[in-house]
Amino acid sequence: LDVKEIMDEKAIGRALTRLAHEVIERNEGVDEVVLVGIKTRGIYLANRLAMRIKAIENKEVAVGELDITLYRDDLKQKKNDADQIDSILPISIESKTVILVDDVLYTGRTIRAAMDALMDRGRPQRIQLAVLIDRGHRELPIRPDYIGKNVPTSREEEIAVQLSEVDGTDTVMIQSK
Ligand code: 3GP
Ligand code: 5GP
Ligand code: MG
Repeated sequence: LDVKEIMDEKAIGRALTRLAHEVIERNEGVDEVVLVGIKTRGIYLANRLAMRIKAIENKEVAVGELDITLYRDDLKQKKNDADQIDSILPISIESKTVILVDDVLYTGRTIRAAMDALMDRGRPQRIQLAVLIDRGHRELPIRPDYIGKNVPTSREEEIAVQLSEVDGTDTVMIQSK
């Protein structure tokens, strides 16, 4: 098994700081912005972005959560109802700019499911997508608005994202399966 580190703690921190600036710049502030993290690591990334935005703009940005696991259309025990995606949305997303945050973007199916679930819960003004890693291989017409790092991969490779909140350390590695 071949494992190579592609981002260390410093690189992840710098990427998130840049993404925070990009979010603020693109949206001319954050007054209408809500961050929604996807399942485990996307939630921690969304929280980190909110902390950085607070440090830069002195504004609190609401952070919500979506758990898409049971929605994925490649799961055996799938649920195909966006109602059944677990969500914690702290405030209404009506007319907001909702920024979905995930660790790795691959086929785009998770993000499609996330958008479905959001639309069931209100009518955002717009939805944007922020990911730490874009590993390519899209199977749907979905592209991220904010990218920590583009990592061309083969389908046989896997990106391992470790964040201190869950894994005790900050690192991104690429490994051959
Ligand atoms: P995450 O919840 O932090 O995103 O899907 C559960 C975990 O398995 C994910 O953690 C993700 O990091 C990891 N994972 C690694 N490769 C894959 C993959 O190809 N598909 C999915 N769904 N998850 C993967
Ligand atoms: P997609 O739905 O775009 O195929 O996959 C995105 C979701 O699957 C992300 O939430 C991510 O957690 C997971 N995923 C897909 N490929 C990888 C990968 O190589 N590494 C990690 N860590 N997660 C992956
Ligand atoms: Mg993820």
